[in-house]
Amino acid sequence: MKPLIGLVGSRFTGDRITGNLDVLGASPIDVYYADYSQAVIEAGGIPMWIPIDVDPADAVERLDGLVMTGGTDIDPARYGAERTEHVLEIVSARDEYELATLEAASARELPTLGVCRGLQVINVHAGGTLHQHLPEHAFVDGPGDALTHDIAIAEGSVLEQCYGAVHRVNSLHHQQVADVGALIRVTATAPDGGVEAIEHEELPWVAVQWHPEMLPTRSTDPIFDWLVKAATS
Ligand SMILES: [Mn+2]
Repeated sequence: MKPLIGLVGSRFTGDRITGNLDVLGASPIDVYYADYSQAVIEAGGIPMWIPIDVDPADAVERLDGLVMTGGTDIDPARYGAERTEHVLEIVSARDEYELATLEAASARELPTLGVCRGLQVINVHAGGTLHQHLPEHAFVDGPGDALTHDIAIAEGSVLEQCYGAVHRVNSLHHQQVADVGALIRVTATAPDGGVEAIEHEELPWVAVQWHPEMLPTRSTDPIFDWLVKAATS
């Protein structure tokens, strides 16, 4: 049987869809980028959207794996910091639901892949903090699949099994891990020392700061194979 991989995302209202009917402007819509679900399918899993209103413990109980997807910034209050002017739109309901989903996933030791914001949420869930604005990493004016910097990968990590010692990645993030959370190991860094990947010391959780789902190599990217294999065993 193919494993069921849960995907988290965000909630907006219908007026955010260009061309939508005015009468639907106040209706809630739940969204995620299909790059993630397509990557899960290509790796042999079945992606399952986790509605934002579901009790995460109920959802996680039925899942075999989880993708914590990318998105806007986490409320700095979640890691005990004042919000600076550079923080993007905050979606409190998403913060709440993702942290609760991780709590449930932790209890079940659910294999979990974090991407970009997903990495940041995992670090915050573990008690870590974030840098709120690092514009030099946010290559958001060019194509999303532009490979902009190398990462150096730690020995003995899942990431090393996936990519070897060095990998070249895209970089669309303007935030990054500052203080590393409890039981979190940094497994890749950028040339400037910035955290580009983390793994949990005790749980099958791997998270990357770049976007493998946006690259043309997506269908053969070993990180999605890792997730689906871990979710299958
Ligand atoms: Mn980067």
